[in-house]
Amino acid sequence: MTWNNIQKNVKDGVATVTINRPKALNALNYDTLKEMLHCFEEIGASRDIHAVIITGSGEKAFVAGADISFMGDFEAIEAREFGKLGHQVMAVVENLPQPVIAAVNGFALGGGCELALACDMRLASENAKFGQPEVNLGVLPGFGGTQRLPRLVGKGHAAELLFSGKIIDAEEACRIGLVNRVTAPEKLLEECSALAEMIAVKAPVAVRLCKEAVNNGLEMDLTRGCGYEADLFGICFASKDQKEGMKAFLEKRSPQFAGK
Ligand code: DAK
Repeated sequence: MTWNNIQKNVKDGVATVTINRPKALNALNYDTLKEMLHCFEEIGASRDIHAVIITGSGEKAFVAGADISFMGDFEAIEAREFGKLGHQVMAVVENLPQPVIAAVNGFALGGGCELALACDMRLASENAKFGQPEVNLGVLPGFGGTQRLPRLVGKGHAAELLFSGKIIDAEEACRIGLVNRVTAPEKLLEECSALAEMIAVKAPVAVRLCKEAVNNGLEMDLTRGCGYEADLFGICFASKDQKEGMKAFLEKRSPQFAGK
């Protein structure tokens, strides 16, 4: 499949995926979502990629939303299909075995904010702006925003954003827990790469299981979640990485993880 709307670059075990429609502020149309689905499925199947960064092309936007010009004349059936595709993409991102960092370099509105929410971590540049402005357009968020936003920032902050359609800056997004931290625009990718590289050299099996424990555990009560964690902890002891990690510690050297 040829990608016209996204780019993927892999270096040192870190894949950077750039949504590349800067003239439309990287808005998500059908083709872009299809390409993203293909790209993320490919990344998910790779044993050599250990962390992922998602960002937007240009200096103005991460992703300014689903493509409004594309959606305006939808019939109900087409709208449902488009919504399903969007949900599929967000789920693939959320469930990638590798940790995913959103490098939010500008507007993250509507479907763009929802894409950032599907990532595990969000770093934002000082000029980033966040919001779910769908109520301005006569719709509600359709790519998981009503579900993931309250889970991340709590019901009160999510309700304010979802019901008012207001747009907040990076500083406020950080204050309410929507982003991990804020950096100067020119430092954003550097910071994201440093974090991704830090993750990429850790034991891959342990990192992948850790992500599963966090994501699946959030849907469980604490007792079940801790039981699930114990199961995954046990599985680590079937890996070569566990043997190598503990042996290397005792031998006072750096571990060489094989991801097995
Ligand atoms: N879609 C299409 N084009 C967009 C766009 C978008 N979301 N956002 C920006 N653009 C285009 C603009 O039309 C403009 O194109 P030209 O006129 O140059 O051809 C170009 O990008 C530059 O934008 P502006 O000229 O407007 O730039 P400004 O700096 O003045 O303003 C802005 C930037 C981000 C504040 C503004 O562009 C804006 O308000 N954009 C729309 C933001 C928005 O409302 N986003 C949420 C979209 S709704 C569903 C599933 C999902 C969804 C809905 C339904 N179903 C289940 C069916 C999700 C909905 C959304 O995400």
